[in-house]
Amino acid sequence: MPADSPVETDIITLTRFILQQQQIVGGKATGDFTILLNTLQFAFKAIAYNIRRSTLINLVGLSGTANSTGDDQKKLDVIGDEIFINAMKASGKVKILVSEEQEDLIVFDGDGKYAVVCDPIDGSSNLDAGVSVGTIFGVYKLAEGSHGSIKDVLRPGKELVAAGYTMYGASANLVITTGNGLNGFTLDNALGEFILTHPDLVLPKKRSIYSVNEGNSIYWPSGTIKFFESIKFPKAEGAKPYSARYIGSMVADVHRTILYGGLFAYPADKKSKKGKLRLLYEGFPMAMVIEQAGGKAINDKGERILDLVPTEIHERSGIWLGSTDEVAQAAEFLKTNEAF
Ligand code: AHM
Ligand code: MG
Repeated sequence: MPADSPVETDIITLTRFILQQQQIVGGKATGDFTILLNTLQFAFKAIAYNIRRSTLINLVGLSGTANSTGDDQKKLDVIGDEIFINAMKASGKVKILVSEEQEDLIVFDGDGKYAVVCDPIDGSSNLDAGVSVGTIFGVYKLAEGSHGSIKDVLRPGKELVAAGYTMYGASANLVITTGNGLNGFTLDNALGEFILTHPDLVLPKKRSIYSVNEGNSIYWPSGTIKFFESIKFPKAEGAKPYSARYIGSMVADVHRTILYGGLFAYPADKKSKKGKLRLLYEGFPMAMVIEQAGGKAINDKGERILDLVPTEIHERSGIWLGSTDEVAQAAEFLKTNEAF
């Protein structure tokens, strides 16, 4: 492109990016993973499209149903889930699908080699207010010799081969890792393509921002309370307190944390003893994304999220993630939490 031209003529789309990555793997690549990632991006586009027009076609509000973990479902939760299931089924490459909206895992016909875990529309309580929501996803390769069973997903997060999210906000932003760094793409609505806009994302090592639902602090154990006090009322001479930022959509809070740094937490507490967020399709993908950008993700015991092994598909976990400095500070206080 001439230096003074406003038109980019050598655009890196997600499809081009994936093909380039697969060429690096060379003869070992079967093309299955490329097809799967292409199907995923179609699901993101379809969900983005429906969210954009939801107010116009009366898709706002509750559907009158509840999902497997008892949350009221929005109409868009149901539609997002269906879009996702149909896309994964049609890819022919997915054997197992776990969705937050489905009580049981789905086993597809055929000889797909992958298991996908997802929250089709996370943060849906924010939908009717037009606040950013997102799709969170993770991909496992089926274990050697497996024909598809729950064992393919009750595995540690560190075995994910890909993970990411798409945030539906002012634009649709797809952030994805295949275990080789983290890259961000923005949907160009006219082209219908995700364009590489944020290559090689790296999380700031430190930033004085914290993100947590402080309305739960009455239920927090003492170490958790003391940690947040320590960053709000710093004792060191001249130290400034942290800024609070909480959207209440994990995808949007994590996206900001990746771009600006700081800490996002949804701690376990005396009311929600295992935390609120789900380990398999919220905690693991976000932990992989954060680690690939140089950050850290731990539970309330200070254990690395990606080392945990879920015992059921909708298992919950406390989650603390973000810049290494802030997570390390929190971990010190978490050690002092009483049992609850
Ligand atoms: P959901 O999966 O039912 O949408 O709930 C998950 C969401 C996250 O996006 C967000 O971090 C959290 O719930 C907010 O919870 P709260 O409203 O308790 O702060
Ligand atoms: Mg969710």
